[in-house]
Amino acid sequence: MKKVLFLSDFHLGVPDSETSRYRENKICKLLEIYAEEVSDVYLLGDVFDFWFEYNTVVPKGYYRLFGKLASLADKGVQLHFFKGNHDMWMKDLFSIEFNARIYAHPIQLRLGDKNLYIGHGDGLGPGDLKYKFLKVFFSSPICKFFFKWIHPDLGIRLASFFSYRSRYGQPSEPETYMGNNNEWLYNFCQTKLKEDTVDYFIFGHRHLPIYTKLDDSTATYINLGDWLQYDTYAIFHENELSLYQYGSEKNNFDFNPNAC
Ligand SMILES: [Mn+2]
Repeated sequence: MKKVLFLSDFHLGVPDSETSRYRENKICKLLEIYAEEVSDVYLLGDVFDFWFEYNTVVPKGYYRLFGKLASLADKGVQLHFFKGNHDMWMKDLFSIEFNARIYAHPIQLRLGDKNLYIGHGDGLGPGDLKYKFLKVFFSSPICKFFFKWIHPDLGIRLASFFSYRSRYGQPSEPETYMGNNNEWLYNFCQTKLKEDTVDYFIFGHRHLPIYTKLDDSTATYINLGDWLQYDTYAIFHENELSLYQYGSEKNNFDFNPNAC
């Protein structure tokens, strides 16, 4: 069985084109390294800091990433895009161009002998009520319809401004682990384990690489971190899921919040 690659939260486009391009190049190099070894690549959301597909127009940029994704798709690698809270307005461009599967909600997946539960991670678990309200508002067809008729030069500039101001898009403040009881996604995993058998939970959204066993179970909660601070990604290989940092020797243990 080939490897499966998981990564998320590139937030391409911010804070400026030079920094974003540097990040985009790193991501492309990583995809190149694994190009021959993977069967599937899962992009778990917030690939772009803001994204919108008009009927005939899409935001400028990201051509190197698109080239790399196209070449992976042409090699037969299956791409999977999860809509994040920053790019929930994704339509069908990536399925048309890259044969990608696009998901708006978390999915359960069996790889080898393991059950995986994967998603962007936004709006799951208790709390985050302000965000949950905004998500309902922005994902409404009416909101999307009205946005569509604003000229892109104005609409995208406005939306990018608000998108960048939201706390999940800011590259400057590193997140810290708040303890198992206060981590919404950790709580969500524990609740989910009561009704389902899951070996690995994989999310993004938190902007903090996490690799930790869940209490009273053999299941593991993995957070993919981001490419603003950490350059982290996960690989499923030979029935094991591991978290790595691009360009360093760091692995699972280094991202275990309970180990320190
Ligand atoms: Mn994010």
